[in-house]
Amino acid sequence: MSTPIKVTGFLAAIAAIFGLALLVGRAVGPVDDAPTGAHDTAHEGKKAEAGEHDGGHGDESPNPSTGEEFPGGLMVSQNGYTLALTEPSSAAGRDRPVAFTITGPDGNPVTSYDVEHEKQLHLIAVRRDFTGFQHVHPVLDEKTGVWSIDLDLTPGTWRLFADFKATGADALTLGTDLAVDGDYRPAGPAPENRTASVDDYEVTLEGDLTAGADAKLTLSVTKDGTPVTDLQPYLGAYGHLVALRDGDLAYLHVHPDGEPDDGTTKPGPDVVFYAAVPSAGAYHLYLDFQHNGVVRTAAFTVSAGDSIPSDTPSDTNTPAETGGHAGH
Ligand SMILES: [Cu+2]
Repeated sequence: MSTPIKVTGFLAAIAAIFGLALLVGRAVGPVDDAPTGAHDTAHEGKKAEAGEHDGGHGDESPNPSTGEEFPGGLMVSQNGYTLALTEPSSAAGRDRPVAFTITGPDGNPVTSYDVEHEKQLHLIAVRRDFTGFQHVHPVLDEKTGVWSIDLDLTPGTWRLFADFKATGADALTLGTDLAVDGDYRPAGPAPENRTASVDDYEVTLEGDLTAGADAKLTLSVTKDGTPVTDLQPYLGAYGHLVALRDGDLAYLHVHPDGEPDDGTTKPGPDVVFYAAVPSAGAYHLYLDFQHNGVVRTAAFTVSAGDSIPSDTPSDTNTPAETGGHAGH
């Protein structure tokens, strides 16, 4: 296969995966003899980003075509860091041991991490049909760099996301699949829901996701019909929200609005987040919240609308924010 064809294939794949406008004229040019086309355009963006860590967005890669950032969690290897499971498959069952390493640019397992949201590494596990979400904190063997944790695994393919910041490097979210043996029956598509029940709690979601814009999401927690006003901090906030895109499980950044000790953020019933999604379509949101010493998870499926045209007034969206999304 000739190099131009490889590069074109790479760009087409990027366009298909991320649905973004493709500037073929600029991106296809002289390339070196890299074994895959991925070396060319993506690598330049990484270099430009190196050393400009801002503490919060390092797991989103710049798109060489538009300068926008890719979501995290789609790649097993990024910026020289690679997520490697000790075993690529597991038996089904409760408390199944799972172990992995993050290898660094020198090829050795990373043993030094910065604490973010009170932990050195956050592991999100969800079956690819959005069943069985778990947000856990593995234990690091600082001698070997091996992380271990027990997961409750049902048959099927699970996506594992490691969200971490190796000391001296950018924050990253790497993703890999874990095959779990057994009789797999995929769940049907989740219907859209804005109210989720977990134990005696009900959580409602207000706010609309819009492609290419920051959306304010307000999650309100009630217990037995009474608003909960004494939520407990969990990972430095009154809630921790994970958003995954339907189809490819892109792991999206969600920023909590306020912290427990900032003097203005109340311990419920409302917990506010800002989420930016890159494209229209369905998203799966998982809210972890803590009350009476127990962490529970409320799960939602919501649709993101297309970018709002610039001639339509909106208080959550501006032409400047949506102008880059020519693909929509
Ligand atoms: Cu965590």
